[in-house]
Amino acid sequence: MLPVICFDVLTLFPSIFDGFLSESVLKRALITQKIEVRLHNMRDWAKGRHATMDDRPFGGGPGMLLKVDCVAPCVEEIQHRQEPPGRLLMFTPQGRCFNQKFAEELATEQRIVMLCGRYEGFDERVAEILNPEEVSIGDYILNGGEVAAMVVIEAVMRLISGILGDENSNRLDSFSIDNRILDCAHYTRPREYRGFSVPEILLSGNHAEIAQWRKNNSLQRTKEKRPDLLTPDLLTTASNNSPLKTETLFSQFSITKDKKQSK
Ligand code: 6GU
Repeated sequence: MLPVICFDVLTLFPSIFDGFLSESVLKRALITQKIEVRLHNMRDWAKGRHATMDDRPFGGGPGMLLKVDCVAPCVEEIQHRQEPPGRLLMFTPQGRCFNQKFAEELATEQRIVMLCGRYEGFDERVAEILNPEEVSIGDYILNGGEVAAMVVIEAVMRLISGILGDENSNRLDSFSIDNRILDCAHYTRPREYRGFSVPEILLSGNHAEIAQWRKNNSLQRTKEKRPDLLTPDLLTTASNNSPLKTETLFSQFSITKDKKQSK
């Protein structure tokens, strides 16, 4: 069976990915060939005796830039080696911010080609010529795109059927398709620890009430920890996928702050 999705990663530091790809869920997905990850060292496309990939910016200023005459042929060759050429992502702090919806979108692709920058970034003509989708993983500066590529690989592979144990286990995770807000609180044994006990309702065996408690808890936590998520466009119902007004949502649940379960 062919892998469901193939990630081609273009980087100057392929060994950064070694540990990441050789443990746990990713290791298993690679062994069972559910996914494929191919690492390409961009230095192999560098020119000259010293294999320079970077150069000083015209007009002066600090830092070095990745050279367009190395990066463009490298990306083109990899994209054209086989069909389909794939969706081309370029990691840069100026890009579209990566989130769960973006991951869901990428999980429908057969192939994703990821370009990891280093130093001060790329010569602007890399974007002009290749027209990649520019992607950022948040508003902070990293040394390069490798960590961002790992974030994308991990978030996307979790959405591929047959990779996680329970087929539906990720649909209710925070930010996910059936739950665009935070996940509810979870508890396991012991029932009581240092005076903190598990909410009674979860021990009741009443599945309808438990489901209601979880919805309410999810919403309460979001209100407390991430009120920015409670916007009309982010609130979609699982049943009809139509936007739900914040007020409608709040009126559906009696938002009562759970009392601390300590004695
Ligand atoms: Cl994709 N690259 C770098 N260098 N910094 C970042 C980033 C990417 N996303 C957030 N910060």
